[in-house]
Amino acid sequence: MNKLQREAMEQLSIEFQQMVDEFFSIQCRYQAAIREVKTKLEILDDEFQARHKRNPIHHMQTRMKSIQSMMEKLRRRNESVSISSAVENLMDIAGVRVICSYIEDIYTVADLLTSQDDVKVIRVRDYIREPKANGYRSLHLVIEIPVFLAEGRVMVPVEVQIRTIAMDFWASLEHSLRYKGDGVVTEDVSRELQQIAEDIAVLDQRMQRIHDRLDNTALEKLERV
Ligand code: 0O2
Repeated sequence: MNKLQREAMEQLSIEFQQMVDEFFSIQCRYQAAIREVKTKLEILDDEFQARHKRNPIHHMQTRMKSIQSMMEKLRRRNESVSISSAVENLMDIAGVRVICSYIEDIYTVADLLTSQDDVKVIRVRDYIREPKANGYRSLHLVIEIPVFLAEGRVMVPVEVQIRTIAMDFWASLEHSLRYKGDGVVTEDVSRELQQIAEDIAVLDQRMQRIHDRLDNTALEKLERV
């Protein structure tokens, strides 16, 4: 390595270190926002259990986007590549995935969460009513919630993805298949995945109907007592 290359490398590592430091300084607020949203959802789930004797939320996953994945997304979108640009342009640095038992639970959970008065709805994308061309289904919300730091109140965006167990099964496998082959998924594999997504949607509707039927039977029994 010559002198010029060494200096360029040193400069790069200084810039990278600055980026890592900046990342740590914003990490705290996004993690706090994730904890707040998760707690809100746990409380809603507990209250629903107390009232209706079942949980609409099957389980939850949370994640904060890595520096690498933030920078890749900014590059893809031709935005400037820095932590401040990520804060300004990316709405999914903090993410909460909510896995529900039934389709209707998705909308119940979304309504209960977004009707809280410290939750501001920034964006709703309903990929259940309008699935993506590849078959992907999920309800995506971007909400902002207040986080109280030493410097004062900051509104922090969190992307909440809500889907059924079956939709999650499809999305997880489709995601790993897509990345396994360096993003190359042949047309017939895409078609088959899309067909599986359709089949899964039918299964979700059938499960919902069974649930509604049993719920109605239980209600009728209660009314007869
Ligand atoms: P990761 O690692 O999962 O977070 P935006 O740029 O925010 O305006 P964006 O990011 O395309 O638009 O938002 P969108 O469409 O609401 O959803 C993006 C996220 O949804 C993805 O995050 C995935 O988690 C999920 N998703 C969307 N489409 C698909 C799909 O076809 N298959 C699967 N398996 N997941 C999908 P990231 O950022 O890609 O990555």
